[in-house]
Amino acid sequence: MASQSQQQAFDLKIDIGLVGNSDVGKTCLIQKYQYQDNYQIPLKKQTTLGIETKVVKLKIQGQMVKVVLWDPAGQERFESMTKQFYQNLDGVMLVFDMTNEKSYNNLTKWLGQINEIRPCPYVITANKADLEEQRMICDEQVELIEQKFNTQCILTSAMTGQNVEEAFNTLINTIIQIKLQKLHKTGSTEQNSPTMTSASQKHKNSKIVRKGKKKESKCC
Ligand SMILES: Nc1nc2c(ncn2[C@@H]2O[C@H](COP(=O)(O)OP(=O)(O)OP(=O)(O)O)[C@@H](O)[C@H]2O)c(=O)[nH]1
Ligand SMILES: [Mg+2]
Repeated sequence: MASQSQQQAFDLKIDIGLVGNSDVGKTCLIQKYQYQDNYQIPLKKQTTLGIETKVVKLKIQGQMVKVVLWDPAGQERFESMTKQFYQNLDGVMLVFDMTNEKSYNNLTKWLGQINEIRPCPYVITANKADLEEQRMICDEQVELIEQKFNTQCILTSAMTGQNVEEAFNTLINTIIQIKLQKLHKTGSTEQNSPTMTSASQKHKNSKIVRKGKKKESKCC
């Protein structure tokens, strides 16, 4: 458990959940974001059982930020357990797999579940963009989802690292913006009435600096 002095080293803590069907690449995306070039996708799939967390430490707009990345199992048999973690989230990354139509069709279901429990900012990522030949979701379907959810769909690959940093940073910046606004208004970072909003790409270029050596950003 972190000591009091360790906890006080952060100005802000944010909780982000990755949500989507099993096998879409949630765990791989988190690990790619965490370890960057030091990470390679494992040869054998490691199904998440229940919920796991990882921590990344960042400096954003002069604030020391602890980002807790929640990685729930996508398998339906864990659904009642994984739903419970929604209530503490500050933001969600909805993930589908470009080679799997069912994972695309289920986006509405996942967003509906979150909206019911904890409406909060979100981004949509279309993962496995490297598997161009096996792609099942065409550009029109991507556009459709963008219109439906009123957001940009970010094409990512945990395999090559394509847009992984951008997707996380877009969401993180949106959440930080909301928290800081709240902080300036009330002196509290607590969100009493969170709303379901898509994370805007306009925050994408805010400077985010990673703290500590990459290996040290491992789960505490
Ligand atoms: N080619 C390719 N394969 C990927 C990518 N991301 C993940 N995979 C593969 O997809 C499989 C599933 O990845 P996971 O990250 O375990 O998926 P998950 O969404 O966490 O699955 P659950 O834990 O069951 O919910 C693994 O075999 C990965 O190697 C990607 O961007 N490109
Ligand atoms: Mg997983």
